[in-house]
Amino acid sequence: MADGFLAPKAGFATKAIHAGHNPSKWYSSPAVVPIVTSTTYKQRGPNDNDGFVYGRSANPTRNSLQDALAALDGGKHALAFPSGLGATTVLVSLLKHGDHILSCDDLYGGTNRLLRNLCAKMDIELTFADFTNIDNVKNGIKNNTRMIWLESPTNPSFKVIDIAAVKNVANTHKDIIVIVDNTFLTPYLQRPLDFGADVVVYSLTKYMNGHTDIIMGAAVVNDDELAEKLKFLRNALGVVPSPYDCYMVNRSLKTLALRMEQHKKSSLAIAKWLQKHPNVTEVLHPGLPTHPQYALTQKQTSGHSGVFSFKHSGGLKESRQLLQKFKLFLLAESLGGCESLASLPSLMTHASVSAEQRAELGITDSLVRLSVGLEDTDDLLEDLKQAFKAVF
Ligand code: P1T
Repeated sequence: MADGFLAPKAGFATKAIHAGHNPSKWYSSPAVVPIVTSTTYKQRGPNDNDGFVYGRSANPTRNSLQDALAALDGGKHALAFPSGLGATTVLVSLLKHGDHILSCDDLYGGTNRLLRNLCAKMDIELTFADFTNIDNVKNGIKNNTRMIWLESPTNPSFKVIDIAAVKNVANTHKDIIVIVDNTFLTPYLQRPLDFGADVVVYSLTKYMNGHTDIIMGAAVVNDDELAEKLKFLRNALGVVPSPYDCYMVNRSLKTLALRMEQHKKSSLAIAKWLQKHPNVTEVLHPGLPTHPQYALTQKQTSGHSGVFSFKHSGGLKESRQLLQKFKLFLLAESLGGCESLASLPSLMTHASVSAEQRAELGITDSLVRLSVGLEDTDDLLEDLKQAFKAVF
């Protein structure tokens, strides 16, 4: 790491502000990481250099962000990508035809679509299972399984999966890597590597950047060989983010701890309000004691973030009306920004998931997903009240 002065035991917020940046390593000792836009680097002699050869293979601004990301997740290596799905594409490219991916059944619609399409093209076997029952992981593993993919909590049903239990099952077989998409919680609330995950993957587009203005992704790993393979693939496939975007995410990380505390507090208050509403039939929020995996959530996380779902007593018509009545909650895809958002996964983020799989997972037309932003909680509650009053 570039930050020689940072104590290994430094707290999360301290790391988020300082990790990856040692001012004295840069010309004029700037307090924040400079944006290096150069696409190439002068070499001392042919192939005689300090590791900076061409902008696709390495960039100093990107390296600073990667060092910060690795520090926050307690990992040895981090790689930045131009989107969360870009990271997923490179991870799947580790596999060869005939391999098998076992994935949790509930996951972001775009990841579901990517896995189905890439696997079909690359002749990779793909099966989905409900990982909340660990027997489904045990029974789902085949001789050719090389990758176990999961989100916890899952998108958009907020099922919580026992990462350590999944890793223990994976360990009873050879050569299986466990990948955890930690987009919904960030390392502030959950550190999958601590529970044995081999790779943590992020859509940095969400909480990590947190300001609804950058699309980016990342993967964090401990294993040197795996990191080398991923670096090779990222460079060979050309899946790299811009230095400007890297700078923006690095800047946003500095306030991650503060932002996540507020998202956590505000979403819990709103979830509790919804639970009491006569037209709300279910609130899917892992921070509520009524959540089926509440005990696991307490063990595996430091709380839940701002994104959660609820189901109401109406159908598609009421969902449309409710979403259109909101004044503060923007009717939009995505999550994790300062602005509160509301969406209908069945017609939006999960429209590419087959109707059959959506029905199995309970992604109905009355399941609404909220991303509670950083506005005042009382204002958000007022918005919900007026929208519910207008519809029910
Ligand atoms: O959008 P991108 O940066 O490529 O990230 C994809 C992605 C990966 N993993 C999870 C858990 C995600 O939620 C996403 C993107 N999700 C949305 C856009 C959404 O509204 O759920």
